[in-house]
Amino acid sequence: DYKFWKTQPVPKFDEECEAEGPIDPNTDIEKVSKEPYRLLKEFEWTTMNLEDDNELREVYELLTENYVEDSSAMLRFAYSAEFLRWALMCPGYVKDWHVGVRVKASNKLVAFISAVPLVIRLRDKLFEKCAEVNFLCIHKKLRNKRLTPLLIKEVTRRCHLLDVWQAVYTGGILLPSPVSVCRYLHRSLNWKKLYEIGFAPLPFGSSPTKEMAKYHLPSATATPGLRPMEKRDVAQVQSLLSRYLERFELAHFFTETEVQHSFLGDSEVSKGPVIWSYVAEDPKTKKITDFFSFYSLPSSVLGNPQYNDIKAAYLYYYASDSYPKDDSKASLDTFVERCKLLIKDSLIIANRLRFDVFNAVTVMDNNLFLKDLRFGEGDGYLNYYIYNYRCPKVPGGIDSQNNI
Ligand code: YNC
Repeated sequence: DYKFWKTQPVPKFDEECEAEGPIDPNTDIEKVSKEPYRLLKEFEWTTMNLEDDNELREVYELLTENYVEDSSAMLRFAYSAEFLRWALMCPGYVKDWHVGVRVKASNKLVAFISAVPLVIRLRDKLFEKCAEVNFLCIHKKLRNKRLTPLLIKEVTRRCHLLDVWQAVYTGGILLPSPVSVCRYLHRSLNWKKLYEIGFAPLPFGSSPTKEMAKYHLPSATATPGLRPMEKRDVAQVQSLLSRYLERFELAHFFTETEVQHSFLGDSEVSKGPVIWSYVAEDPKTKKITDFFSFYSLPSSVLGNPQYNDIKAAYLYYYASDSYPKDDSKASLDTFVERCKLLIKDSLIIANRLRFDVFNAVTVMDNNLFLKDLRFGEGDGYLNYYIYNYRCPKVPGGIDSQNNI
């Protein structure tokens, strides 16, 4: 019955949005407690210093053993330490928002929650001071003890102290109440391995040979002028991505610094091992017309004698200047064909990098072309939430074109 969430400034299920705006309009920093919330006496708060590799490793180890599992406890997200560094040490990150809980006696890290700053656009409204909350994790031995509400309240307090009153977050769990819902899609690359793990089904009437043939990919990409993104592309990619994302109701608003960090990490030329980004450059004008990116997020395979992990690539941001500029079917078709070409190339590259599966969620224009690229629906959903803001829902990506 959501004993905690009922007390929070979030929209209730099925409530009509009569007036859009903050649910709790109070934004007086003076009224925010300077003291952390009280924990049980065995525990203490800690701010994780992720610049210190040992502390980064502690967060990594906590998540590796205790983070999100699928509903049948077969797979668990296995974020790498480099991934966590990339995600949590983004431009403008706030050290104080990397919140841990330690056991006083042993100093062991047993819980974590994080927030990072970002700018979100919801339709015409820009949330210039917003946070994204992620990596909430409690050690398995400390579950069901109501530590989560304390972690959430503590990170909220730390956001409020910096005059941040709205946040976005996602989760497989249904809470009051999502602004939008998306679905996970999976595209097998190494079908045999996925089948042996029990992740990919063998459809009735098919055979392993047929399935492997179905997911076979060529070795060469097909988009003219495709090359790894470089530092000199940042301004063009930022502009292309901003134009493209304007078409959606809810989106991250990227600065150039964020584009560089998000799509290149700290490399000069995109090369992994966490994020890969590609651009298509018009050979005559040298203009970048298209861009796509994907990141590596493996999952541990639990209790399988043969395999330890699934190497999964996730479709991240992409953009194409061929997006429809009018309502005609012809413009839509041109755009869809272009997306198929681009995203098929990202499958080809991920396959060459020996990923086993390519995942996506039904955001942006994904519903228009992923099925044709042999992506299949998974059983996972992803709920999108905004903290302390009431607004009409954003059309979901479950069975329509999405707007996130
Ligand atoms: C969850 N994922 O409903 P009620 S996603 C939010 N997000 O509260 P306890 C969650 N709330 O129902 P446990 C939640 N999961 O009584 C559970 N809850 O109102 C709520 N799993 O607490 C739940 N990571 O501590 C209930 O539960 C209350 O020991 C129960 O711990 C839960 O990062 C959890 O899935 C998830 O580590 C920590 O199971 C634990 O079961 C675990 O007794 C594996 O908690 C890892 C996992 C979640 C990944 C994520 C996004 C987090 C968003 C948090 C909300 C942020 C709000 C914005 C704050 C900033 C505001 C500003 C400005």
